[in-house]
Amino acid sequence: MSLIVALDPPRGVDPFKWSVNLIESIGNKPAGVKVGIPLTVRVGVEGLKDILSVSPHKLRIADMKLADIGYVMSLITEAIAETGVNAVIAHAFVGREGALENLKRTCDELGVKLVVLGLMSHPGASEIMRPVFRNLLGVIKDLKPWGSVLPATMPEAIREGREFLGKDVKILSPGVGAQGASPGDALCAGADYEIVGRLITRAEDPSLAVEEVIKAQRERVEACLGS
Ligand code: OMP
Repeated sequence: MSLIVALDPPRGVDPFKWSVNLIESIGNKPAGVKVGIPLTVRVGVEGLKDILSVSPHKLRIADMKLADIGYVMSLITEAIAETGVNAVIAHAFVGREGALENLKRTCDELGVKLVVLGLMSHPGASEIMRPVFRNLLGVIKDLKPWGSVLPATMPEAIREGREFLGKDVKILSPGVGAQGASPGDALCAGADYEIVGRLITRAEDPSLAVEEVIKAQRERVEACLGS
């Protein structure tokens, strides 16, 4: 159970029906689902609440990519928590004082898991984020959130993150499939979960695609553990 499915509805679909159909077809095979700004701006908080009411998943992550002062990140988190999500993603680069520390307190009060993004998965992450990755990891280590986002496309960054953060912070890794990493790559490098969007949501049969990803993850992990 190391798979989180990202529900980002493409243009031209009814985002509500698309999301409910996907959640119903993937069932409880993945550990979690992640909803973000593309879905929330289209269906609103009430729509999101109805969509998540059909989710049987242990992890329901709101990926709002929070990057603001603590007061505003807390306002967003309080509003989104009403939909039934139980985790939020925020950027590490905003720092602790007046920002992530306040958000962490809000999350703790609401019983929402805080996930802090240390390094992104796209090539441009090497321009600004990669050179200061150690500092970003330092923010995460001091804050001790429930989890962190590190890229499946850069397994060496996951290894570095795991070594630096220790075992207590979960690592969630996007970038599998459409962005080039293979299922299981990030798990072999030390991640706890892989976040997969289009490889599953754009498949003709998303339920089968979930099964194939889980099988590929298992085979890859067995191979890397054995090596
Ligand atoms: P696919 O590329 O379709 O698998 O989707 C990846 C998902 O992970 C999207 O919902 C992105 O917003 C998210 N993501 C990244 O792709 N890269 C990152 O660095 C961080 C995230 C994220 O925070 O989830």
